[in-house]
Amino acid sequence: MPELSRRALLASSIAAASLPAWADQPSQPGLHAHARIKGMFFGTAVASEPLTKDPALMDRVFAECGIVVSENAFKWFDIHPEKEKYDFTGADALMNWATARKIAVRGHTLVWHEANPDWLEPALTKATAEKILRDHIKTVVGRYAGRMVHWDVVNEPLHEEDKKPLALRDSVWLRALGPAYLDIAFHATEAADPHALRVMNEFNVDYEIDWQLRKRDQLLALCADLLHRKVPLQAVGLQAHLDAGEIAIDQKGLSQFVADIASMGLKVIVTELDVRDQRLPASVSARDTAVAAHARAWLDAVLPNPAVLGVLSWGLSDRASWLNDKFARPDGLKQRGLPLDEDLGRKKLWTALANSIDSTAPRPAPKG
Ligand code: 9MR
Repeated sequence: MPELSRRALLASSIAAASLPAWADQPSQPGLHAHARIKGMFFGTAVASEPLTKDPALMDRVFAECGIVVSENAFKWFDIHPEKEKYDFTGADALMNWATARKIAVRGHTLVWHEANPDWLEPALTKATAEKILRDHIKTVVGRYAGRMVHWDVVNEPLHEEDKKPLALRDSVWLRALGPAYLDIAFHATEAADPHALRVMNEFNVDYEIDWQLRKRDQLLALCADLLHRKVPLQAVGLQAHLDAGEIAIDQKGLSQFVADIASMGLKVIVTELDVRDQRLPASVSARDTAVAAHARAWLDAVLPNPAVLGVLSWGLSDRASWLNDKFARPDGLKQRGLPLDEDLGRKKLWTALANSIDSTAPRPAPKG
C-alpha cells in the first residue's frame, strides 16, 4: 500500500476510534423517518438549557424528530412572568431552532394548575379572570399563529379527589371561572389560530387500576360534554408517563379507550412518553429490557388506531430527564426512561419505538 493511503487509513481509523458512540448512527433513519412512512410523526420535548448549551443533543433531536415541544418555555411561569410583561425568549429560541430546520412545533400549554407565576392567582377574580385568560391566549397563540401545529389548550383538567362536577380539578381556573374556563380557552385558541390542532392533554390513564379506569371514563365524559356544547376540542393528548415497575399494560382495555376517543371524531397524540424504572433492580441491561418491553406493550395497543397522529417522548436522552427529580432511584442511579442513553446512543426503548411504529399499518392518506 502506498505510504500516503496507509497514512490516510491510519488517520481515519484513529478518527473512527475516537468518535462517540452515536457517531455511526446519523445515516440510519431516525424515529421520525420510521413514523412518516406510516403517516405519523415522532418528536420530543426540548428544555431551554440544552437548546443553547448542548449541541450534541440537539443534533440528535434533529436526526430523530419531525416535531418538538418546549418542556417549559411556553408555560405561564416562563412566558408571562409578570402581569403586564411577557417573555418570549425561550419560546422564540425553540421556534427559531425548529423553523430553521423545517421541524414542526407543538405548544404546551395554555391552561394548567401548575407552573403559574405568583401574580396569577390573586389577580383572578370573577370580574377579571376571563379577560386575563383571553388576553394571554390571544397574545401567545397569536404570536405563533401559522407556525404552531398543535396547542395543548388545557393540561391535566381531571382530579376526582377534588369532588367537583365532571371530576374537574379544583384549579385556579375552575375556582375563578367554573367549568366555563374550558369553553373560553378552546374558543379563544381557535380565534387566535384556527389552524393549530386544539388538544386536551391528560395523564394517568395508562393502567388497569380502579382509579385510572375511572379517569378514562371521566376523560371520555368530559370530551363528550365539551363536544356536545360545541367547544372546538379536536384531539386528546395521552401523556404516557409509564412505570416499568407497574402492573402489565391492559392492551385490550387501552386500545378500547383509544377507540372510544376516536369514535367521538377526536384525534389522539402520545404527548409525553417516558418510562420510569425506580422500582426495578440496578442492572442496566435488565432495566433497559423491561423499560422497552413495557413501552412496546403500551405502544402496540395505542398506535394501530388510525386516529393516533404520532408520538413524542418527554426528552430524548437520559442525560436530561425530569424523572430524576420526581422519581429518584433509591440506589442513586439515573433513570433510563428515554430512547437514547446519556452518551446519546440508541437504547432498547428506541428499538421498541421503531418496531412498534414499523408494525403499524400506514394511515390512510388525508382527504382533499
Ligand atoms: O418536565 C417538566 C419539568 O421540568 C417542570 O419543572 C414541570 C413543572 O413545570 O413540568 C414538567 O413537565 C410536565 C408537563 O408540563 C405536563 N405533564 C407532566 C410533565 C412532567 O411533570
